Amino acid sequence: MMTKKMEQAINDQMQKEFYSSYLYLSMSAYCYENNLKGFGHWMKLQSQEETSHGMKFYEYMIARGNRVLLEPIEQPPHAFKSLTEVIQKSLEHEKKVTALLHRLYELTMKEKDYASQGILQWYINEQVEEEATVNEILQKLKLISDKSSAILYLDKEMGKRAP
Ligand code: OFO
Repeated sequence: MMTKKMEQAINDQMQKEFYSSYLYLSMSAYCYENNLKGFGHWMKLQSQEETSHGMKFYEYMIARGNRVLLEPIEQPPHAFKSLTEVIQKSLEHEKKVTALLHRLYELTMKEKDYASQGILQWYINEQVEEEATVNEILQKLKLISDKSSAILYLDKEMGKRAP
């Protein structure tokens, strides 16, 4: 069993993961509304991945004999100015999540919670990959600027993401 402090902190992070899922689903809807089916698909899968991150914490809390306390999830943004803004916001969000996970890892050191260090290392590694992927998409979008044929090509590529 983990300490109450750790329990609260993991419940908070679980909420962030489910919020991430909600955020990506909102971004997905924006893409579909704007006829960017590939990006819509990519964002939808990203949303599912974030749900699985939330569930990983859920299962972990149960395995440790701790209390799962589901917190309210606020409404994500839904009005975006452009596709580039969507991706930019996604990168900003991932950076925030990374910082939160680092803080959580610091807490495991204070609380001497070695088991939680193991699982958090997984999340931290995952963030490196996620930030790199989103950043790559953003750089491509900046490169092609608003050339619609290139955006359509990229949209097709995004549509190839497998679950
Ligand atoms: Fe965006 O990845 Fe969860 O933690």
